[in-house]
Amino acid sequence: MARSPKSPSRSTTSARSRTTARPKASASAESPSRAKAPTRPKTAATPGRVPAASKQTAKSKKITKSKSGAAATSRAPARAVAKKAAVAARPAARRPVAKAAAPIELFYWSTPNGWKITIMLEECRLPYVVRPVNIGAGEQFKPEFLAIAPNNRIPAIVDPDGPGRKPISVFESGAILQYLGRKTGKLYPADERGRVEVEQWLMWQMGGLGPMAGQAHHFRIYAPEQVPYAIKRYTDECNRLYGVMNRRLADREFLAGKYSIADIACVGWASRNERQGQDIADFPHVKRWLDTMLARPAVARGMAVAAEAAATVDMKDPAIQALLFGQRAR
Ligand SMILES: N[C@@H](CCC(=O)N[C@@H](CS)C(=O)NCC(=O)O)C(=O)O
Repeated sequence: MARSPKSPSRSTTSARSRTTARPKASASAESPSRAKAPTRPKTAATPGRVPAASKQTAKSKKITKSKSGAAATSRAPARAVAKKAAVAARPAARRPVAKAAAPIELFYWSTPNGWKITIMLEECRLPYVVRPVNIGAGEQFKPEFLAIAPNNRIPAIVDPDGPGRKPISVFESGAILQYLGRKTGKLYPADERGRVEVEQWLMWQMGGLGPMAGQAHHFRIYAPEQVPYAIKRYTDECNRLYGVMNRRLADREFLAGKYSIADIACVGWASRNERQGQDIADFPHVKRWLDTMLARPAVARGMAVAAEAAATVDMKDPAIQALLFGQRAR
C-alpha cells in the first residue's frame, strides 16, 4: 500500500527538528565504537537512483582508467572546475537546485517498539517526520492509520521514495528495520551469511524477547489483578531469554558480531529489564552490551523522541486499560 494518510494525531512532534536540526556528535552506523561528525545520508543508497555526484565520479574514474596519459587524467578535473565556475557565475535564480530527499513519515509512539525505528533512522541519518499516534487515546484505530498498519499497532512508516521511486508503506517493526537496512545498505549485511546471522537475532527479538517482556510488563505492572502464575511464567521466560543473550554476547561485541538491526531491535526492551523482574548484574555480558548501546548518540536520540507525550498517558487509568487490554476482533 502506498498511501500516505493524514496524521492520526493533530500535533506533529519535532518534524522540523527531525528533518533539519541535528545534534553535532554522532557515531556512524558502520563503526559502532568510533564517534564521527554527522554526515547526511547518501542518496546513492536509495534503490534505483544514482545521484549526479556519483555519476560524475564514475565518469571521471572511467576516463582516468581508459586513458593512460597525464593530460587525459588532468582534463577531466579541469573541465569540472570550469563547469563549476560557470554555474557559480549564473544568477542564483538560474542555478540548478539540489532536490532534498522527502522525509520518511514515521507513525510512532514512544515505546520500545517505536524506538527501534527512531534509532534506525537516527543511525542512518535519514530525514524523517514524526506522526504521533497516541495509543492511549485510541488513535491506532483511526481508518487512516489502519490503511497503512492493519494490525492497529505502531510503528509504521511511509517512505515517499520507495522502490521505483514511488511511495511505499511498511508496518511491523522488524519488517521496517529490514526495509531501512536494505534501502540504506547500513546495519543489515547484503551477504547471505551475514544476513542470516542478523535475521536469527532479529526474529528472536520479534518472537521472543519483545512479546515475553511485553507480557512481563503487563502482568507485573499494568494488570488490574495480580495473577501469580502469569507473573512467574513471564518473569521466568524473560530470565531464560536474558540467559540466552548473555551466552551469545560472551564472545562477541554485538548479537550478530557486528552492530546491526538485531541490536537495535533489542535495546529498548533490554533497557527495561528491571520492569521485567530481572537483575542485570546476573547477565554481565548483556550489561556490557547494553551500556555500549545506550552510550551511542543515535540510540539516545531515538529513545528520546516524543518521550514527554507518552509520559502523559497513565497506563493505570481504567479507561486506557479498557482500550488497550480489552481488544477483540473488529
Ligand atoms: N509486532 C509489532 C508490535 C507492535 C506493538 O505492540 N505496538 C504497541 C506499542 S509498543 C501498540 O501499538 N499498541 C497499541 C495497542 O495495543 O492498541 C511490531 O513489532 O511492530
